[in-house]
Amino acid sequence: MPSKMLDKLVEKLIKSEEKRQREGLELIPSENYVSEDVLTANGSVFTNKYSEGYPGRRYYGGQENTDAIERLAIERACKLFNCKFANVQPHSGAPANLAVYAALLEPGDTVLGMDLSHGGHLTHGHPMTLPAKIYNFVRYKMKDPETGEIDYEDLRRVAIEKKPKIILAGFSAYSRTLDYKKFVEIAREVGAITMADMAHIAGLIAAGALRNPFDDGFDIITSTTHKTLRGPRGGLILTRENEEIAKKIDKTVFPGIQGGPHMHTIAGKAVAFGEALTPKFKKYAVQVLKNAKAMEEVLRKNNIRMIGGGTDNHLILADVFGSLGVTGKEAQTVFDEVGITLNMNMIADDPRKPMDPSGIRFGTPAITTRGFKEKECKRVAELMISVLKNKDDKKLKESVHKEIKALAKKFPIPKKFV
Ligand code: DSN
Repeated sequence: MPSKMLDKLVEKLIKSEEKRQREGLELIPSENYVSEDVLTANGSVFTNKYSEGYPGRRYYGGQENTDAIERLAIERACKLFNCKFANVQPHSGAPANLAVYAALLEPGDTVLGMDLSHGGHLTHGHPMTLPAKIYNFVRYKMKDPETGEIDYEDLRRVAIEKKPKIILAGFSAYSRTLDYKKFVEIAREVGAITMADMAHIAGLIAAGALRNPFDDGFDIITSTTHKTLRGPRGGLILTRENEEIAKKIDKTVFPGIQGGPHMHTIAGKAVAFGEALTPKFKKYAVQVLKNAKAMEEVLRKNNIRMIGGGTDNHLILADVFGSLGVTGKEAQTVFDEVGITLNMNMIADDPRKPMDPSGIRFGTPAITTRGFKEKECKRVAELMISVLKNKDDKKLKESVHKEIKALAKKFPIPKKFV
C-alpha cells in the first residue's frame, strides 16, 4: 500500500489487517499470501479500465494494454495446466462454476457432484444457491469416511440412473486423491461432460505435485486463483481441447453472466501464473504436501480422528468433537485467541449443525509460503492439540500465543516469490 493514505479510517484497518496477518499463523487451507508483484498488479491503474469482450474483440477503445495483459494471462494459464483454452475473466470460483453450468446445461438438467457433507462445495448444488434452483444436482459420497475413498460403484449406478449432463469432481473439504480416470470412464459410459473444480489444489496441480485431471481426459477445469495457486482473488475456466465448449463458455462468462472483466485482477493473475511456472513454485507445492503429512502424523499419534483417515493434499479435516469433545466453533474461537486462524467445518454425516459442527479444517499453503518445513508444522500441530486439550487454561494459552508469535516473527511473510 502507499506509505500514506488520505483516508485514515481505511488506512488504519489495512494496517491492522497487515499486523494480524504478520503476527498470526494462517491455517485456513483456502488462503495464502500473494507476492508484492501480484499486489502491485492488482492495485494498478488497470482498475480504471473497461474491457468488455475479449482480446481483439472489445466494445471500448484504448485496449492495447488490456489485450496484451489478458493474452499473457491466457497463454500462461494454458501452459501451466497443459490445455488449449482458458477464460481468465470469472470474478471468482462461484461465477466460474455458474458459467460452466449455464454454458452447457438447460434448466432442469442434471449434474452429478460430490455430496456437500462429504467435502463438496456450496456451488456444487447447495439448496440455497442459484444453480440448485435452476439445475438438478444429484450426489455421490465417500464409501467410508475412515478411508475417504469415493464410492465409485455407487457413482456409476447414479450416473446410469440419472443420466447427468455433467459429472463434477471437486471439493472444498476433502483430503484424499480422486481417481480421475474412473470419473472419465463413467462419464463416457453415460455421455456426460467431465468438470473438475480444483480450486483448492490448483497450485499443486500446476506444479505437478498432484495429478492433473486433464491428463486423464477431463474436459473442463474450474478454479479460483487465490488458494494454492497464490494469485489474486479470482476465477478461471480451462478447457482441455474442445473449441466448441470453450466458445460456449466464453459467451456465457461475457455477456452471459458478467459485464466488464476486472483487468487489474487479470494483471495479478498473469503475474501469479508466471510465478507458478518457476522451479521455485514446484518446490513450494511439494513442501505444502510434506508439511500436511507432518501435521497428519502428529494428529494420528494423538488419536485425533481425521476424516479420510489422513491427507494426500494440503488440508486436514479433523473430528475434534468426536475425538476431544470440543466443538468446531469452540476450537475455532480458542485458536483465534492464540493467533492461529482456521475454520470450523462439518464432517461427513455430521450430527451437529453448520454453525457449530464437529470438525475443524486446516492446511499448510500459507505457512509453507512463510517457509515452514516439517519441523515447524509438527510443532504447530502439537501446540494445537495442547490448546484443544486445555482450552480453559489461560496460562497455557498465553504461552502458546507467545510461541506462535515468535514463529511468525522468525518466518516473516515473504515479498518476492521468484
Ligand atoms: N470458501 C472456499 C473455501 O474456504 O474452501 C471455497 O470457495
